[in-house]
Amino acid sequence: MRSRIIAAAVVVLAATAGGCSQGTPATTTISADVHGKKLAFVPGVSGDSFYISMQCGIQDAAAKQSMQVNVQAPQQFDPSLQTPVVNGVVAQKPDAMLIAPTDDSAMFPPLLQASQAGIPIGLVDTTLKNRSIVQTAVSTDNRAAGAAAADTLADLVGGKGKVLVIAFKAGATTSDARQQGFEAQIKNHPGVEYLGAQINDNDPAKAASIVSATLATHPDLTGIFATNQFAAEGAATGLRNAGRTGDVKIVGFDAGPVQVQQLQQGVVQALIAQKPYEIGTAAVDQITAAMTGKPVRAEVPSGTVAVTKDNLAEPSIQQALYRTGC
Ligand code: T6T
Repeated sequence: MRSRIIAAAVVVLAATAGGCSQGTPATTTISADVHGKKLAFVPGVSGDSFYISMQCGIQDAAAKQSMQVNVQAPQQFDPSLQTPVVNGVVAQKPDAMLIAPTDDSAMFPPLLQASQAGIPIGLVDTTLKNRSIVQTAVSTDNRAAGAAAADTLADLVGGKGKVLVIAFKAGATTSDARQQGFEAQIKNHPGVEYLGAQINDNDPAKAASIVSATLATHPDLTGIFATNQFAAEGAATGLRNAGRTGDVKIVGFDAGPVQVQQLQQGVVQALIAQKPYEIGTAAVDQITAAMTGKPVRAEVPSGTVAVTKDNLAEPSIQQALYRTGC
């Protein structure tokens, strides 16, 4: 079983590492044109180690170009809270903006205003349905990673039993794509019964309740795919509360500190870590190119790394774990 899980983990790497090496160009040389320019970064939510790691990458790359970075984040992953943040940023007239939109449609109008104010926009992580107003979009191939999660979970449950998806937010392109990739791929595991997806609204407590309620109706649940950090943390809590740790398997997206602890404790069996630092540096490279009239890539894919208890100690894996400060 263990070797099969590692095999699945390697597939995740192989499937996405190419995208990353192609998609993460090295930071270019200092451009006098952007010296002293102001770059705004609007993450999806504050206090999330994924966005903190991305911020570190943005700050490091911006410092190489002598640009200033201003970070403003909503308190929750919610377009009604992110919209006033964007409006405030636009009023400050930055020279460019990098943003992870919390909804693929609701964030279009405020970003249209930013674009009409002449601010070049780069999307990081999440994206928009209509990308006509943005210069570049850098993100994980979330659909492929969701499909890899389906294979990993199917292996962990021995190819049989009932599995559940906890989707963190409908309308967030990352959540939707991870769910869709999982759903398409789980069909290739005929012994696995898919119970469908439930949404936890990026709230760990809600993910824990979803797990408790599902166990009450389906005590024979065998596996859970949790589509982000907070869905995965809560799913693990739900299993703990029900005393089902270990016998129901969890594949979680992301690699925050609590998630890594849960992996070490055997509550979670595999994590799909993104490369937020590299997404940040690549986004600065692209937006700088846009600001200076150089060729810009409309889309830059980024890779993932599968983390298990067995490979956790490896230096390359340790490097992939998310940061809580820069
Ligand atoms: O999974 C990441 C990010 O990709 C997603 O869009 C929102 O949640 C995270 O920030 C993890 O909490």
